[in-house]
Amino acid sequence: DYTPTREDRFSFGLWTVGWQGVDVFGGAARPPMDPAGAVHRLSDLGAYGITFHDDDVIPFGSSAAEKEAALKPLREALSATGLEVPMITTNLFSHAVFRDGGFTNNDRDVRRFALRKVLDNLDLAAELGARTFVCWGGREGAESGAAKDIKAALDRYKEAVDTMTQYIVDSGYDLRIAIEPKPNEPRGDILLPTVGHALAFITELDRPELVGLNPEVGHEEMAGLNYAHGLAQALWHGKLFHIDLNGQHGPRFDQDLRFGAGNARGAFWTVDIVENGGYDGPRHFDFKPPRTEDFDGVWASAAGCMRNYLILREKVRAFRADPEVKAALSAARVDELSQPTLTAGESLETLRAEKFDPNAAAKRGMAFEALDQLAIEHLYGVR
Ligand code: XYL
Repeated sequence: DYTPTREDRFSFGLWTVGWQGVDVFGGAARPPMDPAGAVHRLSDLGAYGITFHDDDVIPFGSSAAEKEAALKPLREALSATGLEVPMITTNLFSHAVFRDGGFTNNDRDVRRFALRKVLDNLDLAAELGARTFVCWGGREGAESGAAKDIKAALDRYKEAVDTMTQYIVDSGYDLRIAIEPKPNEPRGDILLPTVGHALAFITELDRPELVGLNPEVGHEEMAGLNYAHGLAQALWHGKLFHIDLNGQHGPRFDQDLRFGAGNARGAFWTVDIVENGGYDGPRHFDFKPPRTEDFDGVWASAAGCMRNYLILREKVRAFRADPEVKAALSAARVDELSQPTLTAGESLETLRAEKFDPNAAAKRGMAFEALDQLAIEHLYGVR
């Protein structure tokens, strides 16, 4: 059966189940959700962790006393359920002060305010035992050309992340930053739009070892990219610090469907790389229960994320264990790709002297279709 347990390490953003359905064309479709109540409900459903933006729990502009009052019921719910807070993130996008971004706002006063908000939240992350601090720069970007000096904006982005990592080190916090790429929405064009852009940005930072990625299914697919490949490359760089699982149908608005809805084939390969590629972090869901749903629908949607993950995990395991798949993998010479192209110590003279018939090699089929058909049959449930 597909009942989630804490060992599965499923976590949810409070803003996911708590989304009131506000979109570009309509206001709230559901009442606000009490964060402590959400913690209890997610715990009952089988999650091990919850994550949140500061503003999801602490109303924007709270005094220190108001902040403590808002956190108290959350802390109680965490200790009553034993749920963890593996990740925290900062809302630098909802309040209109951030309409041109936080770290890269043209207005220096706003950038300084954004940094203060983030530093406070780093303290909270450390206090609650979070190990990952996500930075999604949703408003870091532009709609028009001349209004944003992109190179200067990247300087300021780097300055902000360098300031955060320096603060983490100086404070002795056991925290790493995970940048979450997204190509657009809410800005026309967002900075660090894809996994690749973010990976390149990280190499320019003062402490690249403390900064990695939080790739989201829908965000990469909005850019027309292959999410599982993005995860594989992030793993290859040692940069897959966290993941945001959800569902999307190709390049269009950010759908945030429950995981497993949307591109099902992509979800199969996502679970394959998450389970078999060396990722050991939480299986975190960042979805939005559609605004058609009442609270029963919200919890059905949340439960569906975990259930679909477990169904796909079982299918992936069956695929990997299937003797026909093993034979098809070797027919496709998949293992041969792990062999270095040059033999250790081999001279380039030997390489150059090698006899090879490209026309004969071009006639050897790669046998990829038979292999992929086995994968599709496992996914479709006929094997
Ligand atoms: C919205 C983003 C955010 C981040 C956290 O598209 O997914 O919810 O995950 O700020």
